[in-house]
Amino acid sequence: MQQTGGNTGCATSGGSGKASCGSGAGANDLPPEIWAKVKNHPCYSEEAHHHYARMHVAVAPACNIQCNYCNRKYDCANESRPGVVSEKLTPEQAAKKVLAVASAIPQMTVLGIAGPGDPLANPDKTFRTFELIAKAAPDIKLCLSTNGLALPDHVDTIANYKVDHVTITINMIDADIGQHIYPWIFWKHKRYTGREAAQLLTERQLLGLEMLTARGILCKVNSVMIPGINDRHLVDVNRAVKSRGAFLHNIMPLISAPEHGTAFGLDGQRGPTAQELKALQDDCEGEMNMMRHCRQCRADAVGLLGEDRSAEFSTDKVMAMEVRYDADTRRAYQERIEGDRLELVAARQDELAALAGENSDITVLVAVATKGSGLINEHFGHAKEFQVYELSASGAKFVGHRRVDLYCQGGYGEEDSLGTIIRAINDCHAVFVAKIGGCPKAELKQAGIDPVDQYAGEFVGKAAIKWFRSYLACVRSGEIQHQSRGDADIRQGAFIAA
Ligand code: CLF
Ligand code: SF4
Repeated sequence: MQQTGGNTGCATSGGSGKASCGSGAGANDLPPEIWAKVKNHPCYSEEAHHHYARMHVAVAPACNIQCNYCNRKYDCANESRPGVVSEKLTPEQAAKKVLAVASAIPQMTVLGIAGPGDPLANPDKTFRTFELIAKAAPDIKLCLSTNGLALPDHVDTIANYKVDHVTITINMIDADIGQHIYPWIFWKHKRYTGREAAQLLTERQLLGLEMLTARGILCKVNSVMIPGINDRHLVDVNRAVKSRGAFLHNIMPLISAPEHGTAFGLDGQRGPTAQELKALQDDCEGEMNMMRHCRQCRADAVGLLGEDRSAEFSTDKVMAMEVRYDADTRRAYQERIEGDRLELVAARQDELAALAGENSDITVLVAVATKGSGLINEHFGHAKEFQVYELSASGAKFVGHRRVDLYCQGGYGEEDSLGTIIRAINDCHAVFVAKIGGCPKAELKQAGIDPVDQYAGEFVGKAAIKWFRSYLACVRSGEIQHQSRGDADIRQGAFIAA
C-alpha cells in the first residue's frame, strides 16, 4: 500500500485529581470507575495501546468549519495526517464492518468516529452508527472526535448513546490567534469569518467541554502545534482545558507540505521538530498528563495504533464476509492479553528495582523497533515507526514515536530511507531492534546512534534499563563521555508502508 502526503493532570470531574492520572497511568493510579473506562482504550491509556486496537468508521463526510491545515480532499486533519483518504460508509455498512473487524481482531475494543469531516456536522449518520453498534456489539466502547462547534447541541444525545470518550480539537482560546488558524466557520445557517469566527468557535468548544465533563464523560483535548502561531499559547490552552475537567491533552505536530494543498502547506508554514514538540509536551505535563502516543490516524483506521489494517477491511471485502461475532471468544482473548499485561507490569517493577541506588541526572532517549506487546520484536529494516523512550534514574518513560519509511524494500536496504530514519531518531543515543544488518549498523554507529540487538524478544523497559545502567557505568569509568544529542525530524513527506 502506498499513501502520499503527511499532515496534521488530572481532570476535575472527568479525572481523578491525583498527580499521576492520564495516559501513562496504571490500575493503581486511578479510581476504579475511571480505570474501567480507560484500561483497554488505546488512546486514553498509554499502557493499553501496546495491547488493544481501535477502529474508525468514515461515516461523517461534511464539515462545518475550515482549518488552515485541512484539505477537504482528505480526512479531517484534527485526527489524521493529510494525504490519507478514507472510503465513506453508510451507518449500516459501518455496523457490518465493525462486526467483521471485531471477529477478526478480538483485541479491537474501541470504535471511534473521527471523520472524514466532523461527526457532529453529520449527526444523523453518526448517532445511527452508534445505535447500530451498541445493539450488535455492546462490549465495544464508543468514541467520538469533533471540532466542537456543534458539540453543545449534542451533549445530551452523546450521553444517551453512552459515548464514554469524546475528543475535542482545541487549538486556541484567544480569537486573535484563532483567526490565523480558522478562515471561517458555518453556524446556524450563517458563515462567520476572521476573529468573529474564532471567538464563536472557542466559546462553543469550551462550553461543550464543560457540559461533557459535568456529565462524567471522559474528554481528551487534541491540539495541533503550529510553530509561530499557537505553540507557546498551547500552555494557556492546556491550563484552560484542565480547569474545565479534560482528562488528557494530546499535542500533535502540524504536518505540512505544499503537496498537501492546505493553506498552511502552500504558505510554507512549517511543523515543529521532534524536540520542539517534546519540550512543549514536557512544559504542559506539569499541569496535566499528556498523550504522547497519538498516531494521527485516518478516519477509517483499523488495528493497533501505529499499524494500519484498513486495507483488509475495504467495503467490498467486508460486504462479502460472513461475519460471526462471538462475544465469548473476544472475552477469552482479552483475558489472555490481561495476563501478558501483568507480566509487563511486573517487568516494569523489576526495572525500577534495578535502578534503585543509581544517582545520576543523565537523561537519554532511545528508539525501539516493536510490533507491540511492549516487546523488542521488530527488525530494523521492517520498522514503519520507532517508539521513543526517555531513560533516567527514575525509569524508562514512553515519550513518543517517529514514523519512518521502510529501510528494507524487496529484500534490499534503501540508502535514501536510511538517511531519513537517522534524521527521525537523531536525538536518540541508541536504537533497540530484534535484528539489524551490517550496513545500517555501521551507518548508525557513524551517526552516533548505538544499534542494540542483544535484547531481541525482551520487554522494552527492562532491556532499556539494563542498557542504561551499563551506559552509566561506562560514563562513570570514563570509557565514554556523555554528550547530549541534536534534534530530530518529524516525518512530513510521503509515507510508504508495507
Ligand atoms: Fe479514534 Fe480518537 Fe477515539 Fe482514539 S484515535 S476517535 S480517541 S478511538 Fe487516538 Fe488516533 Fe490519535 Fe485520535 S491515536 S488520532 S488520539
Ligand atoms: Fe478539516 Fe477536520 Fe478542520 Fe473540518 S474540522 S476543516 S475536516 S481538519
